Amino acid sequence: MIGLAHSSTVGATEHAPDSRSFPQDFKWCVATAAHQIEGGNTQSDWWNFEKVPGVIRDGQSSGAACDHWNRLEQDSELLSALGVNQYRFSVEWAKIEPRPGEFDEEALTHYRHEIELLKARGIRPFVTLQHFTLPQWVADRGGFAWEGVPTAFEHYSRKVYEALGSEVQDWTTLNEPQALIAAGYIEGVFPPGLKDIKEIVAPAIGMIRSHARAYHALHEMAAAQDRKIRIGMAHHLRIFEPARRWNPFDHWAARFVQRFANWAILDALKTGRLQIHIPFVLNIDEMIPEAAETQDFIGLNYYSRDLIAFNPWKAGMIERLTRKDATVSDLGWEIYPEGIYRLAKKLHQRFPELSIYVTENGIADREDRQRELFIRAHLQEILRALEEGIPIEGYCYWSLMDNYEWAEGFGPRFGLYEVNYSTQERTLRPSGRWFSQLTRTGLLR
Ligand code: IFM
Repeated sequence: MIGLAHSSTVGATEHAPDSRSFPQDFKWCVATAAHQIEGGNTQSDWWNFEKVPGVIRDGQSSGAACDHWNRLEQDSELLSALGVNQYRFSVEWAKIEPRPGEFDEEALTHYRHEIELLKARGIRPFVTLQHFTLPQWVADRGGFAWEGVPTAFEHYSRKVYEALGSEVQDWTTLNEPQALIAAGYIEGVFPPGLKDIKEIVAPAIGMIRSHARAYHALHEMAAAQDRKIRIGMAHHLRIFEPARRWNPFDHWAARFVQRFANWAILDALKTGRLQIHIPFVLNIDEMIPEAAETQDFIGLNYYSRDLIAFNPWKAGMIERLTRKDATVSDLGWEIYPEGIYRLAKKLHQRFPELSIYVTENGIADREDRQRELFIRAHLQEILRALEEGIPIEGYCYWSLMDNYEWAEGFGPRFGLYEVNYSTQERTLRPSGRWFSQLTRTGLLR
C-alpha cells in the first residue's frame, strides 16, 4: 500500500486544500447495506453462499457482522456525530419476507424505529430496497432469473412502502445491478456463483423488470397519498480504458466493456429497451416498455478505473488490469479521482434531464492513511463538475463503518468508524473527524 499521510497527491492529480464551498443544500451522506452490517441474515441467499468452502477469503461468514441490528440507538449517534444530513441504508428483503408471502411485522417495525431515530436527529433516510442479497426462497426459484421475481419484488416493495413510506422520500430500488450480474454470473464470486456470460440474459431482464414494477408501485402509492417521492437506482460505474493505447483490439474491448457495464442498464431505464451485443456470444435486444423513464435521479457509485486488454487466450477474451504506476487502495483498486468527474459529465450529457447523486464513493484503507485525501480529491472533482453546471445533489461516503465486504470477508476496511469485531466497539478514524467538519462547514479545508 502507498501511504498518503504526508502527501497531497492522490492518483495523478494534485489536491491542495481548497477554499471553495459546496452549495447550501448539498446532501452529505454515508451509506451502508443491511447484510454488511446488521448480522443474522439467516434467511438470505448470502448466508448460505458464505458457508460454501472457498468462496469467501479466509472463510469468513457474515455472522453477527457489526451487530447493527441490536445497536440502532448507538449507531444513530455515530451518524449524528458525523454531521450528515442523509443516511443511505438498505432494508433486508430476507428479513422482511423470510418465506413467500409471509411478512415479518417485527422486521418492519424495526426499520420504522430506525427511521424514527434518524429523523429525530435531523437525518433524512435514503432507503435501498435490495442491496445484493435475496431471500433464499427467491434464490431457490432462480433469483433474478426467475420469471416470478418482478411480481414478488413489487409485492415486497409495496409492503415496505406501506410500513415506511410515509417517512421516506428518497429511494433506490436495486443497488449496482451491473456488479451483481458480473460477480454472480460471470465471475462466480456472488450467488448464484455462475461463470457463464450466457447466463446473464434472464437476470439482467429480471432486475430491470423488478425495478420498473417497484418504481411504478411506489409512485402510485405515494400519489394516492398526495406525497412526492423520488426513486432511482444506484449504478456502479467505472472508467474503462484500453490497456495498450496502440492496440486497436484493446480499444474495441474497452469500448465494449464500457457499453455493457456502464450504459446498458442506464439506457434501458430511459428507453425501455435492453441491448447487449457480444459478438459470437450473446445478443440481447429486449423491449421492456414498463422500464422506460423510470429514474427520478441517477445514483452513481464510483470507486476506480480499470484497464482493459484483449486477450484471446483468456476465457471471455477480456482482461481487467490496473496501471502499474497507480496509487491503490488496500484492495488494489486504483485511486483515480478524475473518474468521478468524467462519469458525471458523461451521465449529464447522456441524461441531461436527471440530476446525479453520488450514492457511494469510498476506499478500503485499514490504516486510514489515504482516506481523507481520497475523499478530498473526489470532492474536488465534484466541485469541478458543479462549477460546469452538472447537477450533483449529494455525496455518500461508503461506508459509515467497517463491514462485511462480501467475497472479501471482513478484511477490507472502508469505514469512517473502525469496528473491533470482537467487542463491537466503534472508533472514529481521523478521516471521520475531518469528514464531520466538512459536513458542517461545506468547506474542503
Ligand atoms: O461494499 C460494497 C457495496 O456493497 C457496494 N458497492 C461497493 C462497495 C465496496 O466494494
